[in-house]
Amino acid sequence: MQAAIAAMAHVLLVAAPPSSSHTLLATLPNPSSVTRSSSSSSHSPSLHSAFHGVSLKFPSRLNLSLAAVASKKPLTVVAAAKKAVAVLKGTSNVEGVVTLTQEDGGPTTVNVRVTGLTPGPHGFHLHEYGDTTNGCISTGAHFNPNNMTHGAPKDEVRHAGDLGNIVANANGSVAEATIVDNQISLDGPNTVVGRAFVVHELEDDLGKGGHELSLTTGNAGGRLACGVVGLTPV
Ligand SMILES: *[C@@H]1O[C@H](CO)[C@@H](O)[C@H](O)[C@H]1NC(C)=O
Ligand SMILES: *[C@@H]1O[C@H](CO)[C@@H](O)[C@H](O)[C@H]1NC(C)=O
Ligand SMILES: *[C@@H]1O[C@H](CO)[C@@H](O)[C@H](O)[C@H]1NC(C)=O
Ligand SMILES: [Cu+2]
Ligand SMILES: [Zn+2]
Repeated sequence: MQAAIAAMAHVLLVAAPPSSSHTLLATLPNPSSVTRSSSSSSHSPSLHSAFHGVSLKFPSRLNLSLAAVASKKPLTVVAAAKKAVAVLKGTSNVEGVVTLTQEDGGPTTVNVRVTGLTPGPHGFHLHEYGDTTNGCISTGAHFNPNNMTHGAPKDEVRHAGDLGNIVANANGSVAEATIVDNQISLDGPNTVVGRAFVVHELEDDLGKGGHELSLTTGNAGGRLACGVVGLTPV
């Protein structure tokens, strides 16, 4: 909770420049609806009251607006949105871009576009390290902060980094996917920022293939391309 308050306080500070305040003001409801909504906010009482106190100290419209952003849930989402990107490269002509967006406390949306793959499914994971000094192999194993075995994205038991497969179309040129995931986060102790996405040669069997590698890698074969996740402007 303390970490969450600190993180949101940081958002308040970075939201202060005039360029971003225009966007925030444009999405604000009128003050009475702010008041009504904040009293029914699902935030815990301590978090809620902390930001309510802040709002009372600021008479100007901008200050009030920023305080409202912090105390009303849908607008907190706007203020705390984070965005990240990974550019995937390898030794072949496989390449791609992964874009991640997350609103405060919510799931992360992962948009993937990879070209140069053979037609069909290819394992797609977040690996532990953002290290490509020795190519994609130095990104380590699947990101696994909870010490689980490999699984499907919808499984309870899975690596946090297990995002299943992306599927290249019949002419083999493009694989596109939008994945919404609860274990991939752009914030907090298990942030994916600084780790790496990897796209594989073969289909990920999602832990169910019965191969000796099924429960560690999904037996997805070689690493065709990878890219380190970094923050980008929202
Ligand atoms: C917030 O309000 C205080 C007090 O009125 C004022 O000094 C300060 O400049 C305001 N901050 C912004 C970002 O407008
Ligand atoms: C992770 O789980 C395995 C068994 O699934 C266990 O042997 C190992 O000790 C665990 N490691 C940690 C750090 O908990
Ligand atoms: C790929 O195939 C689809 C239909 O099979 C076609 O509509 C599309 O234009 C093709 N794209 C390329 C780049 O060849
Ligand atoms: Cu992988
Ligand atoms: Zn895995």
